[in-house]
Amino acid sequence: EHEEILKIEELRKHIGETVKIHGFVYKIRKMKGFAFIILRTSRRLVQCIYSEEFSEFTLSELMEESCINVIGTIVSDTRSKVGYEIQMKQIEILSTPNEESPVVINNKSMEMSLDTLLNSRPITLRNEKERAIFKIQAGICKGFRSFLEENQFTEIHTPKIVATGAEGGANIFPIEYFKKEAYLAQSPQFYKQMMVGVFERVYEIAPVFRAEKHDTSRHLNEYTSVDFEMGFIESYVDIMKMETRMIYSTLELLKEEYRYELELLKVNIPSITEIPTIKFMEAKQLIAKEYRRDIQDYYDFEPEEEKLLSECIKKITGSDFVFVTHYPSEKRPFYAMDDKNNKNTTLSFDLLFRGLEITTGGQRIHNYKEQMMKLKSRSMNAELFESYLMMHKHGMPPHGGLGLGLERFTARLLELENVRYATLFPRDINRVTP
Ligand code: AMO
Repeated sequence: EHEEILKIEELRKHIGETVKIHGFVYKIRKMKGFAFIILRTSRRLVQCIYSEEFSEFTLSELMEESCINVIGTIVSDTRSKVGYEIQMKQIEILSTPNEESPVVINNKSMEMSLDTLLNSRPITLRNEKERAIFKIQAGICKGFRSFLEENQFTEIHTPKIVATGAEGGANIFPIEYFKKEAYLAQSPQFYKQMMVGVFERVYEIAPVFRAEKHDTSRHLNEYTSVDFEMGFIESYVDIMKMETRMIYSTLELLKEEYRYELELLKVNIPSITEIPTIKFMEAKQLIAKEYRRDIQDYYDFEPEEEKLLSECIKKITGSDFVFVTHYPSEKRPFYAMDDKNNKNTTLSFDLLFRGLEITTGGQRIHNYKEQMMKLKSRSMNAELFESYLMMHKHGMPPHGGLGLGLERFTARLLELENVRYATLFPRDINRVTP
């Protein structure tokens, strides 16, 4: 008698039919003998009509956030954007909330502080726009993944409990691990390189941990790192080219499969063809000149400088992205390959997107002796890296790769001012719940 429709996008094709759909009661707007009931289905809101005339239940049974099955007829409705609505005949109540929501979740936008939004995350995420952020994030992962799969990258899963830090610095979490020294992985760096010796091209999309002690809009203590690593490269430029294609192909996928969410959030999709490239020192000088600033730090960018550089590059080239290459060796990890022609700089890069670093990547040292010398020059204990150095000892191709912060990429794409908006359950210095 009725058809159960599982793909909500297809409702439109069934006008005139009686169907069964399910969802949450998102909003109830009562009028006399009549009501609009907005149903939140898995992907979109569906307008349902209650009327004493054709509905065989009473409105008092329903609360916002009740879970229901609806049996009703799809009728065309030229006033609504989607062109149809559902005349509710019968409902089955699957569950009723025990109390009303502590915050209003069915407004067009969530008008509350970030803290309030995060404190009630299990329900604030039910807001249509909040949800769309993560639907798009899923689309971004899907885009990266399908691109990498098409390009012969093998997906790997590396340990998150490790014996040594890969990225250096103080931002590493020690953990209690029986009687051994252990840490939470700052990145899959060592393991992805080792696996280049096995599979040639690998990738991983997984959580990593950074003990950042500051409360900033771009740092999380746990974030999702999109990593890839590839062997037999000619130079670090191969990595930048691969990343450009990966982002291009992901944005194309979003435009095709996530139009609903992109429109809902009014996303301004950047165009990407060739990404402009500038050397670190040149970028420093450009910012100093354009904005009449003194160079304070010769080894790294200040956050403000990343913003200014992006702004400047946008003005000159129209691009929302810019690759900065040749970072000083001093500030890069011991695995980064130095540029033989440009002393004290590395064959590495960062990608800035709308004022924020979203990626670090580059070519790695593959020669055993060279790697040993670099460790020595930094007074690092090679014994701690024995299993890592095994790959160098037993032969590695020239290789390189990158790490991209998923939350940062999502936040810049959607122009959200804080990475926490692009994190389901952010972990920061003040937050371990929910
Ligand atoms: P890096 O340490 O620069 O490089 O990290 C790579 C990218 O990860 C993101 N990121 C973060 N996102 C949120 N919160 C944080 N605390 C945070 N820290 C970093 C950024 C950054 O660009 N192994 C190298 C990558 C490589 O060379 O392959 C690495 O981890 O988007």
